[in-house]
Amino acid sequence: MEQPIIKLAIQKSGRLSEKSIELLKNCGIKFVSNSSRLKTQAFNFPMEILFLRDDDIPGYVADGVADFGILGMNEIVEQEQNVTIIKKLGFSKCRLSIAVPNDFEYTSIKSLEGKRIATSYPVLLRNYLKQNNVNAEIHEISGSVEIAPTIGLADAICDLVSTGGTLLINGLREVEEIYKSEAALIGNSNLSPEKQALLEKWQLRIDAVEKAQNNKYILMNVPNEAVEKVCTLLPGMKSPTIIPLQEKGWSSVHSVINEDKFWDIIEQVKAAGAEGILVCPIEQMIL
Ligand code: PRT
Ligand code: ZN
Repeated sequence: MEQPIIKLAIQKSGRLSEKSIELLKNCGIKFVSNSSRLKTQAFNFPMEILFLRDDDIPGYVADGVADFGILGMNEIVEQEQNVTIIKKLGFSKCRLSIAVPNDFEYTSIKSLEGKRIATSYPVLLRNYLKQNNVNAEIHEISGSVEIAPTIGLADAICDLVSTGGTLLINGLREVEEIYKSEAALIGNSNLSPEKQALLEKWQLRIDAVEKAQNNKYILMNVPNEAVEKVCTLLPGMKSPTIIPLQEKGWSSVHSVINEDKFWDIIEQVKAAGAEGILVCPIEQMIL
């Protein structure tokens, strides 16, 4: 019987490409990525990778040309295709916002009543205006939305923002954040059981990479009389590991700590007497 293989569509070149490839590599999936190729096959995982424009990914996944895709939530929600959102991936974060020229007298969303708004995201914008009972004219344009007010095409824009630099350069100010986006993994809604099983195998790795990225392995030297106190400060996967040092009266304490609590814990263990603290990245974390 032929071995099942899953087809994953990722962006060929753009803001999502590098991180999508990095995610696969961190999952231990090896392949040659060459910018001129449209598809490639992984050497050590039953996966074919298709390199596409991000706009085409939801349609291909819905039709089953690809089984999975990685792209921005903004595009997934905007396209309203029949796909399943499997997991948000935490990269390429941005927001979809309404912005107006600096001299626009904006007091509330009602200030947009009867105005023309240029956007590449008509569905998301329409929903937001509807929720707020505002009637505005939506002008769908595919690129360079930020110049629409300057050339007289619109009174306001609705576009993706990350640093805010583009708005600033174009004399625009953000007034409403309408959607928070990040990259996500989507899948076809009718996967075969074989493909579902491969997804589970792959997802275990994605989860392990994610957990590892949020955690650090720390090692420190602690005087024996302070070990108990230091251990109460360290969470660890089960409990901290304690190894006696050759120097009498000292131990080496090892643990895994979450990034969120990182600096607090470091300060506390230092105050409790820990010295020579080493912090190491973790590649995979399988619980
Ligand atoms: O060619 P292809 O169709 O594949 O790519 P694309 O040009 O349509 O997409 P691309 O690569 O620009 O963006 C892909 C995805 O990255 C988007 O769908 C978002 O999910 C995500 N993303 C994250 C962004 C941004 N940040 C972003 N800043 N997409 C676009 N921008 C643009 C924005 O449109 C504006 O022009 O960057 C400008 C604003 O950036 P700041 O930093 O100046 O605020
Ligand atoms: Zn695109």
